[in-house]
Amino acid sequence: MRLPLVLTFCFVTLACGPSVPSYASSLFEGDDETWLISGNGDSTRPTFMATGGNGGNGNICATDATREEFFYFVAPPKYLGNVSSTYGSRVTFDLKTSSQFMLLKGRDVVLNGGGLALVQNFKDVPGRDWSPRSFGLDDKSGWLEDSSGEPATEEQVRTVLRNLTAIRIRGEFVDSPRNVTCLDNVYFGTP
Ligand SMILES: [Ca+2]
Ligand SMILES: [Ca+2]
Repeated sequence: MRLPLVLTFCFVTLACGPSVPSYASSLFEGDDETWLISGNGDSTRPTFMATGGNGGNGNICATDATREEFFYFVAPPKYLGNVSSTYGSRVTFDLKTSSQFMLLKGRDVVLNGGGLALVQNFKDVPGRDWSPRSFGLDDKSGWLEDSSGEPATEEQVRTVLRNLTAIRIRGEFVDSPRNVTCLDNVYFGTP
């Protein structure tokens, strides 16, 4: 009689949606979960989309509004603070973008904390279909310390996670106006 026990557990905890535990997550099934947009002029809020997500339907999107800078998806406060326990786990999310013309390289994921910035550069730009991304939160997963451009050390990664003040995910990969990028299924601190 194991099945009824599982069902009871799910009912009580409402935890049957995400299949894995994590420090914080955003599935965007009802709203934008207070994510913001930076680097996009006056356009500081993403657009909540009730359909078109990856798996569950909800997701958030933003449209490039300024040519001078890249826009980023900015995580809400529930992701931030002392997240030391996430060292050695992963940050994962899904992105899709509207255009693959004139691709631009840049800082794709930025973690700020303790006076440092850790940067991750994608090996491949997200596609027009949902493209999963997954990075270890450790010194072996390609994070660069931004001021030096050198691979981040374990101590630097731990310093950032001890007082995480910002998580930003780049949403703009092409030198053309009005490109649209969408984000779904963010898990921070997932195994
Ligand atoms: Ca979703
Ligand atoms: Ca822009």
